[in-house]
Amino acid sequence: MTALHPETDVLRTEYQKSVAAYWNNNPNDARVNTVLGEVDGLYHHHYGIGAPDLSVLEGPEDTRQERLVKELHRLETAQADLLLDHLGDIGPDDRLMDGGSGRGGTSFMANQRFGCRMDGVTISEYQAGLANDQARDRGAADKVRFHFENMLDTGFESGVMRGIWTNETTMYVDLYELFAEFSRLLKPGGRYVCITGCSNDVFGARSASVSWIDARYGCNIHPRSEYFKAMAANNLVPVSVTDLTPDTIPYWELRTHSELATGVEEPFLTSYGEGSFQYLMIAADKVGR
Ligand code: GPP
Ligand code: MG
Repeated sequence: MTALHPETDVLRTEYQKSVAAYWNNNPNDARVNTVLGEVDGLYHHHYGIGAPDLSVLEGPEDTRQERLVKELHRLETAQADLLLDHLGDIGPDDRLMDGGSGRGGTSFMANQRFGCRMDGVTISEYQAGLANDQARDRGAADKVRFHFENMLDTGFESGVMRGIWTNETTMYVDLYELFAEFSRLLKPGGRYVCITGCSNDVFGARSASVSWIDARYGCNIHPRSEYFKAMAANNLVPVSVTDLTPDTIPYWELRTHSELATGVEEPFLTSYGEGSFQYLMIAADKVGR
């Protein structure tokens, strides 16, 4: 594993140490992520979008759970595909970075699609190690690398990335610090794509169900407005904003039928339903130097 910073510099606060411990501690991780990953070897740590094939809830009972797993996995992969659709034209000589790369699912999909060099960054040594093992097993280790590094201070050279994304990881960090680092890393005209869950300013205040999600994952969900303020402060100019909330609700409804459901389905469905929480995709271009 490439070490750009000494280990002691990667985790700088007690909070960061606690987040890393959560994701390093395999038993804490819901089985839903590993079982879905076993479908085709792409391990995701994000949710799904799109119209589910509801026929999986019918038919022979002995294969129902297995068919449900495949369908949930298909929707999660569709979410990552949509994110990659928004990176713009990426060629094999470009570099992309995944901020909070988890077990590498979206990174492998990007490398397969664009043939480009991929750097994934995670503060979980376990996740970086597992994803690097996968890169080796896939014969992709020359182009796809995972680093035990902090996305707030990656140690990469300035202006080298054609694209950067975060797939449901921004709720663990300060957005101003994060976007300052991304703005430093991106080439002029480079693209940042963010998929996130955010609280809805219009609702008026943070709802109990949003706080429940925070407590479940140990994160700090930001208000929608915070994303745009922090981007504007860091030369990141939004080019498209998509409310994915209606596209993700069917995923959560389907997940309630899985024996792998974790209980977090309830606050997601409540918060989306009452309008206190939104599933958003923002694509932004880096302007200036
Ligand atoms: C999903 O991870 C993402 C997070 C934990 C970050 C919080 C995301 C929000 C949109 C608030 P996962 O795939 O490991 O979760 P689960 O185990 O529930 O599938
Ligand atoms: Mg999951």
